[in-house]
Amino acid sequence: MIVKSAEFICSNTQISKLPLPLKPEYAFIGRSNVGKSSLINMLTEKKGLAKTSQTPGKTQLINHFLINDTWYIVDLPGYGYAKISKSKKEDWNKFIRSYLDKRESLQTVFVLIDSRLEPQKIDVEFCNWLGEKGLSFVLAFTKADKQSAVKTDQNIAKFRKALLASFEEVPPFFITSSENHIGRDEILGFISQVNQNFEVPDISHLQ
Ligand SMILES: Nc1nc2c(ncn2[C@@H]2O[C@H](COP(=O)(O)OP(=O)(O)OP(=O)(O)O)[C@@H](O)[C@H]2O)c(=O)[nH]1
Ligand SMILES: [Mg+2]
Repeated sequence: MIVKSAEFICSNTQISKLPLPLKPEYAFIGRSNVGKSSLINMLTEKKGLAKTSQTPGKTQLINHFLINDTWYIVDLPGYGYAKISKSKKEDWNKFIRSYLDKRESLQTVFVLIDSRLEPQKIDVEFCNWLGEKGLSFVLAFTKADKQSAVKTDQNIAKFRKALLASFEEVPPFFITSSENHIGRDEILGFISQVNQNFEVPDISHLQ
């Protein structure tokens, strides 16, 4: 897929204010600082499109970006950021989980995992929750430029094994680096295929 256009549409804290679910949508989620916003900028080849930061907790809202006028990428706040209060974490949880659970046009959740780390409980638990809800997801292992390919492969194998404790089959995965564009063609190719099967949901209940 060639990305001809990528534009910021809106930021939201209210699910009722999201764009109508008439286009296929892909949500990017993962721990704070894992590289969600950077990956979105890499895929769209627009550096400042999604705000990135070295400080975790940069993305605080549900951000919609429209690609080629046909599909949305959604940048979500990271989970597991230690420095926010418990009540804020709970608010985040409720809000994001209800978005993921209810968004009719959501095609696939991209769960971003830091490829440098051994399986983290919070990531495995989040995948388990997606599985319980029957939500379709794929894994994107980020920051692969930061260590050897062997190390990346080892961590991926460990993560897949951790998922096999609760899943019969592990979802597809992508190895990515926003620094050197690894994984770009693969992810865009995947999205392009899923887009082909999109059926516009009946939204009469929303109007
Ligand atoms: N070397 C390298 N650094 C990366 C990569 N992806 C992200 N980073 C860096 O990691 C930091 C966090 O990136 P963000 O894209 O802001 O992460 P995020 O997941 O959107 O973070 P929050 O919005 O705070 O949850 C930034 O300093 C990025 O430059 C990558 O593929 N390689
Ligand atoms: Mg971000």
